[in-house]
Amino acid sequence: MPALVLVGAQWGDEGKGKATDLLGGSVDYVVRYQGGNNAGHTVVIGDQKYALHLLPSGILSPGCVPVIGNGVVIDPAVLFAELDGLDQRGVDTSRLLISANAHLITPYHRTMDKVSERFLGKNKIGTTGRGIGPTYADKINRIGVRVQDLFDPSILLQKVEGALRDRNQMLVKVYNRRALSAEAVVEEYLGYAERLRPMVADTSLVVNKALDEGKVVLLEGGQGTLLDVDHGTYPFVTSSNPTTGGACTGAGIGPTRVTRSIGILKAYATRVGAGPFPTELFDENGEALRRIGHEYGVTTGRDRRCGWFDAPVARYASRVNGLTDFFLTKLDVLTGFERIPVCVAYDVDGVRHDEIPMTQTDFHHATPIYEEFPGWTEDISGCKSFEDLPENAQSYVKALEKMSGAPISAIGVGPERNATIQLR
Ligand code: 2SA
Ligand code: GDP
Ligand code: MG
Repeated sequence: MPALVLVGAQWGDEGKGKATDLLGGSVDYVVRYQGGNNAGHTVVIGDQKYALHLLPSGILSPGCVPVIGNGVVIDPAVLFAELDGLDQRGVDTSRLLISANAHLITPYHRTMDKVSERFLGKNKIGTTGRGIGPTYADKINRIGVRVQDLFDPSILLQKVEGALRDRNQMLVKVYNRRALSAEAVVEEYLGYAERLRPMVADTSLVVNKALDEGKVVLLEGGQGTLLDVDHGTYPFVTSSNPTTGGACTGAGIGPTRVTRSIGILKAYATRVGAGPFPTELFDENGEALRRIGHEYGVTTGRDRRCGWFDAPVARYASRVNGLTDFFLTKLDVLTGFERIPVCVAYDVDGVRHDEIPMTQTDFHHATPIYEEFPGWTEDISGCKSFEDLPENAQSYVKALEKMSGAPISAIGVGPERNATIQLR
């Protein structure tokens, strides 16, 4: 019956991995619906820390069926390495299902990602270099390679040759690189077919049947709302739709199935890669947020840009995702800051904007209008109820809730599974 969507409400890295894991016990299926191994989702269970990239975080919950949906792009070598890593740590990965319609990342996609970024120079997007954008570009261009193509060698060769015709011209003439051989790609990819075969399924059918049987399905997004190719800070975005609409498309279910849409919202803001970020801090406060919050890329190890909470961004996420509630994460990271500014609106060339401006040019010129909140010094990592929080932390949470457009149903006070205050 119910499908829940879990979506990043800012620029990714809000703590979606932990949130998915937290819900994992009460969920039958967890479906990744977009992105690929650009994602880095961290789950901490006891003294064990897991960094998941391509696999749904639900893979760590016994009894939960993890599904890679049609909207995901898959690098098979990375998939197998991730599965092997979990197998070695004693995690049962045998229930994994993979959509036959998911697209494959190939070596030429990775090459195109890297060379096009280098070519853009100071205008680069700051991608993860995993071949995500070029793979989605081929999908939309109708020259992509899908999982099911691995089971038809002649079709696979035909498709790779077709895709490489243009790509090789670009590589040689524009980027001064060597042409890639279709035969070599096909040989490598056919080598993945047998191991993949038992995992491949019509996942849309499986998920819809599960919903018909009253099972609970969680759709887990990668990245975040402001990185959405339609609703994010284009062109500084990823090439898929992390927003709730993308969850339906990328899992193959109808919107009428979705009963809850949870936005994961960090108590401050971060962003990796280039693009506008009005509340970004370049001072010791930004440095402190990075250090205390361990704000480094889970996939690339890059420093994350850090800044204060941006309420128009949260409201925007609430609106474009139709959020029913928020999980507020990393409140503990703010402990010790004397004053905590929150961006309540923007100033764009002397004009106040209460919502995200309509154009990218205006958003690039937006400077935050802040309201300041008094901080707290008490350690909150052991708090179990809202009332356990210091008064100033309670006021901060209540203020964010009022500004963000949906109720807060849980608060994260540490990376561990149980470092969570449930409110509703
Ligand atoms: P891409 O590689 O084409 O998806 O890059 C396009 C933009 O999307 C951003 N992006 C991310 N932002 C935050 N977190 C992501 N996952 C990793 C993490 C990032 C890492 O969990 O830390 O390790 O660097 C992620 N994936 C993509 C990217 O920075 C570009 O701005
Ligand atoms: P995701 O991409 O949204 O899954 O987030 P990441 O895993 O990239 O980054 C979130 C980081 O914050 C991870 O290191 C988590 O272990 C950690 N984390 C999640 N929730 C909390 C929290 O409430 N408090 C603290 N201190 N850390 C948290
Ligand atoms: Mg992440």
